[in-house]
Amino acid sequence: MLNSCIIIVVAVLVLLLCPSSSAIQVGYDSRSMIIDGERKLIFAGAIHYPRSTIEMWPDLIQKAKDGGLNAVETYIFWNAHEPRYRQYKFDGNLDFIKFFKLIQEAGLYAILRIGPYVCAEWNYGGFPVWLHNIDGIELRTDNELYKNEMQIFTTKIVDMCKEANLFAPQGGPIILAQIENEYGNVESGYGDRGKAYIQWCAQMAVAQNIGVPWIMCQQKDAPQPMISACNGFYCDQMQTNDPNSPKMFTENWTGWYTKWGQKTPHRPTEDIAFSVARFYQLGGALMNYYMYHGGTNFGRTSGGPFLITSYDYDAPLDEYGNLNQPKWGHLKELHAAIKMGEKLITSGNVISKDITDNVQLTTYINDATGERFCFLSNNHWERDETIDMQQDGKFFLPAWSVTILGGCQKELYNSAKVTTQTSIMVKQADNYEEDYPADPLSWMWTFESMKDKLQGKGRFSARQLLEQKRATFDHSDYLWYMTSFDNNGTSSSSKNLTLSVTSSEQAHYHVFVNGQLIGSQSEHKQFQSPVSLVPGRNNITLLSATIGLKNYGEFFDTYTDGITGPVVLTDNGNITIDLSSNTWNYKVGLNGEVKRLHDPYSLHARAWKIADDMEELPTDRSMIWYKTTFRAPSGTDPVVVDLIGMGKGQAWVNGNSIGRFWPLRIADSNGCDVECNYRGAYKTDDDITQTRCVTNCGNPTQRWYHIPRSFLIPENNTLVLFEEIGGNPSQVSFQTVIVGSVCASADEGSTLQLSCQNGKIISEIEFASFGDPKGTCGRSILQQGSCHSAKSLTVAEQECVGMESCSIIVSSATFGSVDCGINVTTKRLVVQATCESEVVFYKKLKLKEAQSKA
Ligand SMILES: *[C@@H]1O[C@H](CO)[C@@H](O)[C@H](O)[C@H]1NC(C)=O
Ligand SMILES: *[C@@H]1O[C@H](CO)[C@@H](O)[C@H](O)[C@H]1NC(C)=O
Ligand SMILES: *[C@@H]1O[C@H](CO)[C@@H](O)[C@H](O)[C@H]1NC(C)=O
Ligand SMILES: *[C@@H]1O[C@H](CO)[C@@H](O)[C@H](O)[C@H]1NC(C)=O
Ligand SMILES: *[C@@H]1O[C@H](CO)[C@@H](O)[C@H](O)[C@H]1NC(C)=O
Ligand SMILES: *[C@@H]1O[C@H](CO)[C@@H](O)[C@H](O)[C@H]1NC(C)=O
Ligand SMILES: CC(=O)N[C@H]1CO[C@H](CO)[C@@H](O)[C@@H]1O
Repeated sequence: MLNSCIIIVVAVLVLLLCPSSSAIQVGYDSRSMIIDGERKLIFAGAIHYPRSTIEMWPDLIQKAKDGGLNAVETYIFWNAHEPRYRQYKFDGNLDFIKFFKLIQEAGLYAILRIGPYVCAEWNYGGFPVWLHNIDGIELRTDNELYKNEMQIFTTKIVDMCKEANLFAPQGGPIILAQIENEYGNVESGYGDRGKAYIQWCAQMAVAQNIGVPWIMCQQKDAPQPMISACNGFYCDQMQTNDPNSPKMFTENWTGWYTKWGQKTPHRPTEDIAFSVARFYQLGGALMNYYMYHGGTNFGRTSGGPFLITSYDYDAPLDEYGNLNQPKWGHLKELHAAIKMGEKLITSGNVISKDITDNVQLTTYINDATGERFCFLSNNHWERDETIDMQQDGKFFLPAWSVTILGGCQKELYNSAKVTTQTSIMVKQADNYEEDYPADPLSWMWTFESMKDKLQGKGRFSARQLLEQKRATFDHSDYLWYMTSFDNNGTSSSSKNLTLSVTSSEQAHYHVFVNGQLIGSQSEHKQFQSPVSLVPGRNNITLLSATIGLKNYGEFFDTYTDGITGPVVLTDNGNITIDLSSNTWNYKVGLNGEVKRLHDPYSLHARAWKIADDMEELPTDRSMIWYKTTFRAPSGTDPVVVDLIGMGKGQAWVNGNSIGRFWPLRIADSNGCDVECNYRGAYKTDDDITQTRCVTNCGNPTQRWYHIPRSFLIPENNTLVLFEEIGGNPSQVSFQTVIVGSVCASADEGSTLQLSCQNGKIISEIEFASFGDPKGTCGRSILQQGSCHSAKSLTVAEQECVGMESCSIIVSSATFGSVDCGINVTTKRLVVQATCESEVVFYKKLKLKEAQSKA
C-alpha cells in the first residue's frame, strides 16, 4: 500500500515537472478530435480485457488495427478488481495496465471508460456487492458514502494509469476517459439528487487532472467540460451538449446480447455499415463499435437477469477471436474509404442537399483547392434508387445504403454492396488423427454433500428471509435458506397441505422438505406444491441460485434477489402456517466450492468416485459434481467444449472457470425461417420476439463453451462440471472452431476472392453459379437463377480447389456469354467452397483416387 502511494506521488511530480518528449496533446472542437494539432477521425472498438485472456489480447488488438481501427476502448470492471472491500486484484486478465500497453505497442489510441457503473451485461453492472451492503448507501446518486467509494476507486484507477504513463500527455495511448455511464437514461428517476450527482461526477473527474477530455455518454445535460456522447444503433441525428463539442458515438451496437432461453440476434453487416457511414456523413467525429470483440463471461461475471456465458455479440471478431466475416472485412473497407476523405470531412465546408425525399448528398469541399468528398445516402427502407449526378456520374444506390464517393465521382464504397467473403464457422471434433484417436472420456463423480443443509444446519440465522446479496456478498451463486417447524397435531399431517414460496423474478431455486427435493422453480415468483408432513419436527430447505445480477435500469441495484417470501403452508387456500418470520438458518455456497472440487490440485481428491463404465455413472441426478481428464485438441484453432446433455451448472478447466452452463435451456422455436433483411432500422426488444435476423431457434441457447488455449496443456487436462439440476455427461466432447465454408458474391467486371485462412485449403466447391443466382451467402439457400453458365463449377474448381485462397475474374471471357434477358442488369458470380486442413484434404484425395481405381 505504502509503496504504491509513494510511487504515485513521484509519478505525478514527474508528469508535472518534465512532460515527456513523446507527449501528445489532445484537444477537440465541434468538427473532430485534434491530436497533436492534427484533426483525426476516430474509429474505435470495444474489447473488454476480462472477457478474453492475456494470451488473446495481442491478436485481438492486431486484428482491430488490421480492421482499420485507430482506437480500442474498454470499461474498467470494479467488482472484478475489488471483489472484497479493499482487496484488489489486477493480475491475469485483470491486468488492464498491460492491456493498455499492448494497445500502445500496436500504435493505437485507447479510450478509458471508468464508469465505475458500466452496465455492459456484466454482473451487477460492475458494482461490487459489498458496496450495496454498506449501511445507508444509495448508489448512483447524491449520497456521501457512495460518492466517497466511487471517488476512491476512480482515483485508484487514474493513479495506476498515471503511474504507468498511460495518458496521452504522458506519451501514453489514452486520449479520452469516461465517467458514469448512460446516466441520462435513468436520471429523471433520481430527481434533483441525480442532477447534483452528475455535477459532482464532472467535478470529481475534472479534478483528477488527467490531461485528456472526459466524456459522459447518453448525458444531454453533461456539464462542461464533459463531452456528451451517444449510444444506440444509430447516432447520426445526435445533438451535442455544446456547440464546440464533437459528435461522439460511444456505443454502436454491432449486435446484441443473448439471454438464456432466447434466440441469437444478429445485426446485419449492411446495416451497421449504413449506420457508421451515415454518422460520418452527418459530421461524426468518433465512433466506437460496441462490441468489436465481445468474448466470454468467464466465472460468474455475466450480468442479469439471465445473460448467457458467451458474449459473442455478433461482433466483427467472434467470441474466440476469429474474424466474423463479412462483418469484419466490410467494415474495414468502410474505414479505409472514409479515411480517404478525413481531411475534407474534418475541415472542409459542408454542403447538404436533399436529392429526392430520403436521398441525401453531403459534399465536403475545400473552397481553396476545389477538392471534394461526398456521401450519398438512400434512407428508403425498400426503394433502390439510381441517382444521376450529371457530370459526376450515375450511381445505383440500394435501399438503406450509403455510397462514399472519392472526388464526388468515384464510388469507393457502398454499405449494402458486400464483396467480402462470408466465412461459415463450424465446430469440428478432433478425430482426424487416426493413429492417435481421442479416448472416450472416463468420468468421476461425487455428490454435493447436503446433509447438513437438509437438516437445517447453517452458519448464521435471522428471524426473516434475507435478501440474497445481503447474505452472500455474491461470493457464491448459492444461498441456502433453512427452517423447521413443529407439526403438533396428527390432524394436519393427514391433510394435504400446500407449500408455497415466493421469490424474486430472477431467482432460480430448489425446494426440499424433510430432505426430499419436491421441486424447482425458475423465472416465476411463485412455487406451489403439495407436501406431506411428518408428526413433530419438519424441515424446509430452499436453495436459491443467482444467474447473474441485474445490471441495468433505474435503481437496478436495489432489486431484490433470492427468496422474498411469503413462505406459507396452506390448506385449501387458507394459510395455516406462515414461515416467513420463522427463524431461518443460512449458509452461503456449496460444500464443493469450499473444498475447491473444481481445482485439480484440491486436497479433497478422495471425494471422487471412479466410474468403470458409463452404466455406473449416476446421471439425471441433481447436485452432483463430475470430473474427467482430456487431451487438448491438436493445432491452434480455438477450443470449445460441447456440453449437450448437461442441465445447468458451472464448468472449470484446470481450475479456470469457463462460466455457467445451461444447455437444457432451449431457445424459442419461432422466427428463424424468415430471410434476414438488412433494410430498415434495426432494433431489438427484450424478449427478442420482434427482432429481425435471429438464429438458433429450438436449440440450446448455449451448447458450446469456450476454453481459451492458454487454459490447456497438451495432455491430462481436467474438466469439472457442477450439475445442479440433472444431466448426462456421456455426450460431452471437445471441438475446435474453424472456417467450414467460405462463400462470396461478385458482380460482372469485378474479381471474386475466397480465402480459408489459418493454413486450411479449399477442398471442394459446394456451389458455383455465374448468371443471376438466388440467395445470400451465409444467410439463405443458394440456387441457380433464370440464367447460369454451365462452366461455373469447372472454372471454380480449376481456380480454387487445393488452394488456400483464390480469385476469379468475373467476366464473359471466363464463363462464356450467358443470356439473362433484359431484366437482369448485372450478372454476378456466387461461389461457396469447403475449407479443410491439408492433412484431411490429401487423405480424402487418396481415398478418392483409390475408389476410382477400384
Ligand atoms: C429435521 O432436522 C433435524 C436436525 O435439525 C433432524 O434431527 C430431523 O431428523 C429432521 N427431520 C426430518 C423429518 O428430516
Ligand atoms: C406447536 O406447539 C408449540 C408449543 O406447544 C407452539 O408454539 C407452536 O406454534 C405449535 N405449532 C403449530 C404449527 O401449531
Ligand atoms: C392427498 O393427496 C393424495 C394424492 O395427491 C390423495 O391420494 C389423498 O387422498 C389426499 N388426501 C387427503 C386427505 O385429501
Ligand atoms: C377457510 O377459511 C374460511 C373462512 O375462514 C372457512 O369458511 C373455510 O371453511 C376454510 N377452509 C378450510 C378448508 O378450512
Ligand atoms: C494427471 O494429473 C493428475 C492430477 O491432476 C495426476 O495425478 C496424474 O498422475 C496425471 N497423469 C498424467 C498421465 O500425467
Ligand atoms: C421482366 O420483368 C417484368 C416486370 O417485372 C415482367 O413483366 C417480365 O415478364 C419480365 N421478363 C422476363 C423475360 O422475365
Ligand atoms: C439504453 C440502452 O439500451 N443501453 C444499452 C447499450 O448497450 C449496452 C451494451 O449492450 C448495454 O449495456 C446498455 O444497456
